[in-house]
Amino acid sequence: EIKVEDDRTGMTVETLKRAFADNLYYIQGKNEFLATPYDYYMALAYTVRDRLLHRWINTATTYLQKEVKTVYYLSAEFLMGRQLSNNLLNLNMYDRVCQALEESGLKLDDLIALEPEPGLGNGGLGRLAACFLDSLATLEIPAVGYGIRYEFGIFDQRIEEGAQVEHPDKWLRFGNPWEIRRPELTVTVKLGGHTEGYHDEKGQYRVRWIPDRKVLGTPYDTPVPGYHNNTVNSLRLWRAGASEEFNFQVFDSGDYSGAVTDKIFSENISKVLYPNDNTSQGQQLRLEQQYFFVSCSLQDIINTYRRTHRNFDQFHEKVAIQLNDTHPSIGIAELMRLLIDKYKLGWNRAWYITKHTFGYTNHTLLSEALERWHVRLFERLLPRHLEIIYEINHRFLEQVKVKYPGDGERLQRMSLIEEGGEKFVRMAHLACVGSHSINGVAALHTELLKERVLHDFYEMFPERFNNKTNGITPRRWLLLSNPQLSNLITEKIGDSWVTHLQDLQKLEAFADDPEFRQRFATIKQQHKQELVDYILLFNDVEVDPNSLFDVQVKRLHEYKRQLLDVLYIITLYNRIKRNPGIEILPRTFIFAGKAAPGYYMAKLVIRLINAVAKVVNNDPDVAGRIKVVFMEGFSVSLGQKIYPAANLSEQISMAGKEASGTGNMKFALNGALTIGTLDGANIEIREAVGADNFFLFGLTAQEVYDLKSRGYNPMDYYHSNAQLKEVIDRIASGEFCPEHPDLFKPIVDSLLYKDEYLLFADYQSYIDCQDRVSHAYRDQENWIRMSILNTARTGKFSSDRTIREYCQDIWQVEPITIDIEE
Ligand code: DL6
Repeated sequence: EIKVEDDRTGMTVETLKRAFADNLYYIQGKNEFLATPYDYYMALAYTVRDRLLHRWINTATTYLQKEVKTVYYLSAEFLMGRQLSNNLLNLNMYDRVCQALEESGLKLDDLIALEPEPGLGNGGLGRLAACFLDSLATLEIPAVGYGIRYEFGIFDQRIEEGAQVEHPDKWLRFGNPWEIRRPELTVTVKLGGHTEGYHDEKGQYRVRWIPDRKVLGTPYDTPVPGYHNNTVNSLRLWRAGASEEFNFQVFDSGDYSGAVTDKIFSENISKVLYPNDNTSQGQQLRLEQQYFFVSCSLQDIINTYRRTHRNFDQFHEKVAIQLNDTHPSIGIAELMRLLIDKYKLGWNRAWYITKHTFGYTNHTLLSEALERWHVRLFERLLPRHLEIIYEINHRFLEQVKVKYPGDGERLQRMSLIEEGGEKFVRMAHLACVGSHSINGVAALHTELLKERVLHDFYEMFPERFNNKTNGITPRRWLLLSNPQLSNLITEKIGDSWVTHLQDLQKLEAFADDPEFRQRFATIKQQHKQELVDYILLFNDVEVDPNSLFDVQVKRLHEYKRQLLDVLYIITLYNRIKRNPGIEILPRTFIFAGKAAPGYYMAKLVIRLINAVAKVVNNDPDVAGRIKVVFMEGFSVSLGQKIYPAANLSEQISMAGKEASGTGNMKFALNGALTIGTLDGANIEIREAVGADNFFLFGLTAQEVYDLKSRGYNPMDYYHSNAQLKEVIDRIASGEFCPEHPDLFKPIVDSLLYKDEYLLFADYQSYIDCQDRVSHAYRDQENWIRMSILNTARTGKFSSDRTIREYCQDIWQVEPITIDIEE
């Protein structure tokens, strides 16, 4: 029998070559004489997409036919990273495609590098959502990610004269081969206007919402394949557009430019990602974005459900909606509105369904990140939702009164509405009241939610609270970003670790094996060399590949204390200046991360890092022993280069502030040792890898709390610690920026007079700990051993584990295997 492979599904090298050439010709409209490298990338992307589609369609059909319970993950951010490489990996076609391209005279890595990264997120929260989608598909869980198709993602960061400059991220400029537009599923979203009461045909009093604006939401679907299985879930992102209905009204009145204005206003909603991490700015457009994607998604979920169900009795048995932070929490009021106003359910029934449908994940302990919206803004934009929120609040506070009679203060604290002056809607309270589950993202974080931030809610609904420690997908963060280490691991213990990361434990047996150690160390060294080349190319700085690579990459935020790291660098610099002949361990300090464009202090810290770099890197006394590098444009792709090359991972937030962190997990998995405080998931990482293989310093969350309660005076530390004083004085002297000596005064002042994040209090402990690191690094054999143990013991931090816990404890969903007839 002769078998001819289909050009769109076939997996042999021959078929792949044919399909690739075909797509180049018929989709890109080019041949090899005309094609640009980007055309080749597109042709390859379409070749891969074709191979996803068969599975994608089968997955969607199975879900519909079997009427499975589905998880809907609502998130304002999805930081997916590049798609091509990940899809090749999950579809198990990496090597074949590599060969097919080679035979066509092309290099796969070159094409992978051409893909613009979809930066639809700020940092940890968006990247977590992406890891979760990978795990959901790998675990064969029916799931859809819902979000916004921002036309401009997180800004492109460039460093000019040492300062961050933001450039727009035009990721869609040349088209996106991974998405499929679904105009037939467009929904309408109402905004503004007023409400009015009426009696329905049964004489029942009801409310209708008369909006003054309507916006259309059109979904764009991106396939999310599981690892080596047939499941392909969807990421469905909404794009806002003008509703024609309204345009025509304006057109008819002769106001042509008005009609265009309307179009622009509508399209603005999905135009740009707000570049703030862990802060809420309370702007109208942001609330519009949140409501827009939530309303689109809920309408879509209901439409899907109603294809196989006649009433809402089973809704919460078929639908689990997870709120990724409070950004989508307006969904609680929106589902109530849809059930009551549109589908005519009674309040109690609608509330029961809503509460059993939603779960809420909190991602922050920072008060400035807890979302509160002006009641006035709500009135203007979402008048019906405000009424519903008032009603939810009224009924909820009645319950509080019954449970805590006479406790007026508690009522005020717990109310969904913040009173006293300006009135605000507290979105975290809405999320707590309207969800059956409330979780934090690391053990300490959940405890602090229970004890402090959401204490009253914990007392009222203890059964709702649970912890789900974050995780990362081993596919992207080891298999894809560190293929050399992946191969070594697989050679020694088999490949089960890719989907069962705990199996990495088996590597412990090799920690004392000289051959394994040697190979493990060589791989680390190769990654360091690659990073050295990259740094030379982009930063024009020569760094020593044998120096200790000490890395802090994450968003710039005061609580994350990049500045503490800078204080250490200057401490070392002072030691050298005092005694240029001093024995010092060569170190390369590598920083990367974006600062919110309006975050003055964070941007000033970037300038300080670059200013210190300029002085230290060029001082002959230093003689190259210390180098400082700020790498611009931190992204998922850059992370994939950095994590495998790191020796030391800086996780030095003030205890009690970092909800979890996930970069800490990526470093440890790739064999970096952590220097860290007892904050977020650091605590669990230390427990897992062992205290001997982790560099701990600093105050605990409780000690921070106590110190602040007693009254903290940074000046005391400044005056009593000569080393610290010398560091601060050097910054204050203007030496790091002679042309503008006062540039860093705001940093100095904020440390001396406030030091909100207790850098001074933790300074000595950090310096001592860093000195222990230097000492430990000199014993390379032991360092490699510790490094191996970090990799071997981080299995717990797979997002597969996290997702299994969500499935069991919160969503009650089961996997379903997708069968494909070959
Ligand atoms: O849970 C993911 C990630 C945590 O690892 C970080 O510790 C936490 O800071 C981050 N939280 C946010 C919060 N809000 N916003 N916007 O990004 O979540």
